[in-house]
Amino acid sequence: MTRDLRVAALSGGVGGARLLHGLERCLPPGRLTAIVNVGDDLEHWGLSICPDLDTVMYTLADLAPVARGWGIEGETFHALEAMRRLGAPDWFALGDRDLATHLRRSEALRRGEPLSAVTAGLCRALDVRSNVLPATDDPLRTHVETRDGRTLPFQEWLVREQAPRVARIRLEGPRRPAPRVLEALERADVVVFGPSNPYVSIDPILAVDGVRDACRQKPVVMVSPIVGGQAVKGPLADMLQDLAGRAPAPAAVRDHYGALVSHVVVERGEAAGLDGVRVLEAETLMTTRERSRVLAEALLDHALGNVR
Ligand code: FO1
Repeated sequence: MTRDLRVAALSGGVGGARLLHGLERCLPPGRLTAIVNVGDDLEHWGLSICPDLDTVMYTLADLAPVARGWGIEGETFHALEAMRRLGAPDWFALGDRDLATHLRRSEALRRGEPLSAVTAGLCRALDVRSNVLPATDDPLRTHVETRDGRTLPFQEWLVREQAPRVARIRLEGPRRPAPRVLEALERADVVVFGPSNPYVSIDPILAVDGVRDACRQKPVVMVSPIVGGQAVKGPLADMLQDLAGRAPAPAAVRDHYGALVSHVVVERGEAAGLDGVRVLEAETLMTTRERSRVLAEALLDHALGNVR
């Protein structure tokens, strides 16, 4: 069933993108705006890579591989192999078709086009019907200070070094909102925080000027990125321990956001410690597109106070 609503959803990579895919199927065309983390972005092989924007774009275009979640289904890696042979760094696996996106984006950015305009063009070309916005056009970047005393740009920390234990997350760079970001939040009936990492996916969006204040005016529904005491994907379980001294649980993530979150969606039986918010227990693992849609529908009903 489609609902006559406007939804703004803050998203990192795979988990957030899958929820966006479900939300898109519950709303009339154009009513969903994804506001996407750019803290993960990097320069690699002289190209501008935006992993979370691309994951969202490919997922909404039905191009993302269902199991891995990032990159393009059926991808080949001939360019990576050739680059390796030429002595280029090979720790970040850029696929052949994915490269076309980075080439187009990098060329447009070099011409002076802002990232938001480049992203809109790429989404148009791939027939994405929702609005996909980078949180900012500025080079706002996440750096990770590790417990063993290193400071690493996000992807070097996550992919090259395999996520060593964390002492602190640092955001660096200017943080002006991209065009239409604040407007999308102001016009939204519901704001959604995807099941993304709060420290390195959602926080870099909330750190953009005006975003946190705009969210405060709305019902905010968070989908827990923790299921069964584990992060659905990525290093969040260790980060909750390292940065908050908390065991991985939905309540630890909600406490990180504090009063900003009014509604929470958790896996069935995992509502412990979630006081002072409206909680929906549901099946939250989005292993198929249909599961994403069912979850999105339940989430919207929950946010609107509809009894199910
Ligand atoms: N993740 C990996 O674990 N290894 C990779 O080599 C890798 C390459 C990559 C290329 C393009 C892209 O859009 C994403 C890629 N990712 C890779 C995923 C990415 O590092 C993270 O999952 C996200 O940045 C976190 O949201």
